Amino acid sequence: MTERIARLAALVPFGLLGLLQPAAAQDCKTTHEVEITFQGARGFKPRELHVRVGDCVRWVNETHIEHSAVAVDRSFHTGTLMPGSANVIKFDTPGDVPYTCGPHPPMVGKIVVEP
Ligand SMILES: [Cu+2]
Repeated sequence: MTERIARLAALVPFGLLGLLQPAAAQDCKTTHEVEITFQGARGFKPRELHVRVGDCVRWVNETHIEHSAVAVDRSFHTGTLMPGSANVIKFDTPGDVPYTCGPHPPMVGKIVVEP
C-alpha cells in the first residue's frame, strides 16, 4: 500500500509535465523566443515580435522574480513563469495581440501574427 502511494506520487510530476509538454511539442512551424529581462530591455525583449500563423512563441523568464504574459483580450496566458522557467503559446489567428505581464501591468509587448 505504502509502496503503491509512493509510486503514484513519483508519477505525478511526470503527469503534470505530460500536460504541459504538448504546448512545446505542438507542431509549431517556427518557435520564436521572447526573453523576459531587464538587461537592455524594459521587460519583454523583443517588445514587438512578428510571427506567421502556426508559429509559436516561447517566453523565458530570465529575471529573479515571477512574471507572465497575458493577452489584453485574454486570448492567451502563459501562466505564472517562475524565474528560469518558460512557456510556449501557439498563434493560429492573424492579427495584433498586445499583451502585458499579470503582476506588472506596465510591462507591455505585442505579437503581430501575419497570415
Ligand atoms: Cu512582470
